[in-house]
Amino acid sequence: MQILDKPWQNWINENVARGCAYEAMLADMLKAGIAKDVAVFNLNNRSNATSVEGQGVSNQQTGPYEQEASYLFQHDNTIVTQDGQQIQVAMRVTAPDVVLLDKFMTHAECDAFCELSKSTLTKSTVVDDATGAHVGHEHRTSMGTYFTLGQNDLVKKIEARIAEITGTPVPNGEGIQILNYASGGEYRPHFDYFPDNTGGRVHTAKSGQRIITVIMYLNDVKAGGATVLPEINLSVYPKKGSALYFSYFNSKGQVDPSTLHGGSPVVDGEKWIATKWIRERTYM
Ligand SMILES: O=C(O)CCC(=O)C(=O)O
Repeated sequence: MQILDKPWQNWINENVARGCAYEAMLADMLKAGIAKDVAVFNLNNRSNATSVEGQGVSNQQTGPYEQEASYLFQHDNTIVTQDGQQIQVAMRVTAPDVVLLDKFMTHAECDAFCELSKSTLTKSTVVDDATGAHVGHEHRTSMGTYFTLGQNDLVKKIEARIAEITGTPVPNGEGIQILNYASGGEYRPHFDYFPDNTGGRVHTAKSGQRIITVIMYLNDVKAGGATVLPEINLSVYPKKGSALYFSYFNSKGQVDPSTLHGGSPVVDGEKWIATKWIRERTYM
């Protein structure tokens, strides 16, 4: 997709900073003769353009988080991706920036992810604050596995879909993580961005901070297992094929503590999810 020249990128950034409506910016760009797909791509991509030029991760919180325009701008209520998936915007919160998407994946894609993961599941870990090492923890009682970037056609397809709707380059994404919770399994509330401590800096040194999470629900759960955001009293119940997007990093390098979230205990049945974390820069 064509990246617009610097004056256009500045124009987008300035208008976003002034709080201009997405639709108004899009209308002006179309009037100036820019093709719609190019305009939409560049509007969605604007925060990334800024951070790519940034100097490393700045994780020092200098005040309350300043909410900026969402990476996932709302177009129509249905987003038709380049691979033809008709995704429905089901719910949006503006602060923190949270969007629930229905029909993000087909049931066949969900089933394939579960099937491909079953033989490689191991106990999930958390990042140790002092060392940055991955260690087991009683607060996270799931099994998990990872796919490397572009590992197979299914992974490639879903990574392209995520990149398209978030306006971020595929290489900025970490490999898709699959989690499987048995009955009683949970992931207590935590932040997906890394803390500004020794362990956190091990993870942000090369690719910068995590900026966006997309949690994709791979099955229906009979009871329990909601993803919760306790700061805003939000519970999202797993629905096969839907996805929960949230972002938590702004152009000032602040992270948003109101994206505290967790997976509440599964009460009946099991729960399968796929999680994508997106970084400031190419993930390495
Ligand atoms: O299980 C869930 O719903 C939440 C998963 C989660 O918090 C994560 O993958 O970071």
